[in-house]
Amino acid sequence: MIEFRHPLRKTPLLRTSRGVALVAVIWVTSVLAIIATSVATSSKTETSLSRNRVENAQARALADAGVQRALLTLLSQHGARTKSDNGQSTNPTTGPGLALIQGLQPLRRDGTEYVWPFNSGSVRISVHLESGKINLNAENEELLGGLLRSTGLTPTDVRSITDTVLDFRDPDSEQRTYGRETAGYVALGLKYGAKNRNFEAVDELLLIPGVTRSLYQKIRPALTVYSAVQGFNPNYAPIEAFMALPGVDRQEAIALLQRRQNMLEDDFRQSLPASSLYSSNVAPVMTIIADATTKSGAGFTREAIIALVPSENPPYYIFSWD
Ligand SMILES: [Ca+2]
Repeated sequence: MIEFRHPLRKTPLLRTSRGVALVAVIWVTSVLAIIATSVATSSKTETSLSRNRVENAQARALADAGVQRALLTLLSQHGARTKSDNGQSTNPTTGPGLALIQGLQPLRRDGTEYVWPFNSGSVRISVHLESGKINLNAENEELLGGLLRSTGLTPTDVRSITDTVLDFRDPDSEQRTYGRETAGYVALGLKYGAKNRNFEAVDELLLIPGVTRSLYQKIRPALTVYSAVQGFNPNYAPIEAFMALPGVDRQEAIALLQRRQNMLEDDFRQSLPASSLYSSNVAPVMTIIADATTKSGAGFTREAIIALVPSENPPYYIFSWD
């Protein structure tokens, strides 16, 4: 009986251990499944991240190629223009005798956009001569005020920002009526004051109290620190610079740009009324913008400020490469 009863007594225990083993197996299997899924997901994420990195690098390389191509074309055009100064050619972009490198389309330097299909992707290229913009370091108070007004700021804000910009760069510490020298910055709790020296880059405007990032984005295309003159050259000016002129609204500025697109530089300039706010400066410093999109849709925008110096090697100087 004992021998007979013994296995019977053991049976529930055996069932319990089998149950425990089964639950353990299910747990282990589940944990393994979770680990496997997590490894698969993470390697998928890694693959996807690597692919993104490769695509971004391709877009960046494509944008850089766009800037280099524009630079090569501009140097070639510049050579042609120098020739023209010696009487061997007549027009910088369309005239006879243009010694362009074969296959390169001449580029206008007024912000006209060109599309360059390359390596199954495409690059939108535009060249903006700095002489077409308003110099922050020259006596351009009226244009600066007009530019701020064109963004819809109140007259009070226009006066205050204009005076603060002028106080920021003038060497003295005498505060203008609506401006701000270092004490004015301290009063606002800022840890810096007026620079009392010229702007070295347009983005220093973001240090001026009242210049928000959104305002900066609106006025930035019209501003430069590279032209070194009063007024702007209308042959290369962006729409924002025209809108800084007294009495010129967006519609009129658009009409001016359209007219310029269909005219030779000299003809366009002669068609404009005389104004002390226009300059004839044509310094060979320009912003080249190359906006690249790869065949997979990745994008990158390169913005470079470059001076052409054909007599030197290399024949250009890069001020910024962002
Ligand atoms: Ca000052």
